[in-house]
Amino acid sequence: MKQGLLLAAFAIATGAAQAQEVMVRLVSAFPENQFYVKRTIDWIEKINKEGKGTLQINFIGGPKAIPTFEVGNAVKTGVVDMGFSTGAFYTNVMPEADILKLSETSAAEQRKNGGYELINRIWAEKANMRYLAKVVEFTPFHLYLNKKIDKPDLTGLKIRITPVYRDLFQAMGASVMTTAPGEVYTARERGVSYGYGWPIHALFDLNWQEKTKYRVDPGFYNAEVSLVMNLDKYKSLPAKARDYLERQALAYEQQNDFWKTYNQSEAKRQAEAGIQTISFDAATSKAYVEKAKEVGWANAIKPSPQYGEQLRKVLAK
Ligand code: 173
Repeated sequence: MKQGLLLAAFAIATGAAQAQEVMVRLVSAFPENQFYVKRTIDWIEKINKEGKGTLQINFIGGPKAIPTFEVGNAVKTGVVDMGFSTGAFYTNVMPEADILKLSETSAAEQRKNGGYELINRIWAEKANMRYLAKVVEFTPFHLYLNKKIDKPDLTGLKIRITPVYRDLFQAMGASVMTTAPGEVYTARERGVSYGYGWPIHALFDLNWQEKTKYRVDPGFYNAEVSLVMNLDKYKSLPAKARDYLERQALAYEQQNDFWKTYNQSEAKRQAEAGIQTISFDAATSKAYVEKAKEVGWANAIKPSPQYGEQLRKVLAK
């Protein structure tokens, strides 16, 4: 009898412990073969190993599971719990999503200067999301081309974009076409586009070096890729699971210095693959970068005057 009671008590205790373990479903807006995603899958494996009984992440997949530009809405509405994405992919949820590319302060600085709280206030209000951590930064975007240009003028050229590059490339005279990363290769194979915007890194992940002749230097902006979570799911987590997830997300963010060296090696790798650089004289280069910044902020503030200005205070230097 006594033993039976003990067993029953044990069963209840373990049942309760199991009930405390939370399962979180995550999708990636970037293709699964991209290095970003592999790095995130490594992070998930670590979470799952160390988080038994607390929190487990179930990686659902990349854009084949949920298309790139739908991931934001899926997180907002709770179709999935977590997304691995850049803000440019969910401007359909809120225009502010693309502003973080204008960050001159680092994620670490934004955790200290009120930026992280502000981002979370906006993301909660407008996208029903918790912004957990930024895991790609210190990474400029570039214009890649198949045709040589001698000044920053894209008149008559068709360029692949996302919202990151739209306003700048249009201001340079380009005609633009938005495609998810997974579709760029095919578009270029069909000769649809003369060039595209993309970060300094991760070009080889998708085999674009085969279709790329030039990179325009310097780069501009600062790529932002992050882990976001449905706010209701986030709030529903037991305190232990939430603390654990936040700690792990922060630890992932704190590895961002990695991108500085990685980006140098990626630039070298591009040169070795025969991608030539196009650069302008100092004054033209300076004007190009300044124009990117000016056009970026103007178009950030236009749809969201209040939050745009507030974000500028914590993002700009
Ligand atoms: O070019 C893109 O697809 C894009 O917007 C982006 C943003 C951040 C990192 C990588 C790509």
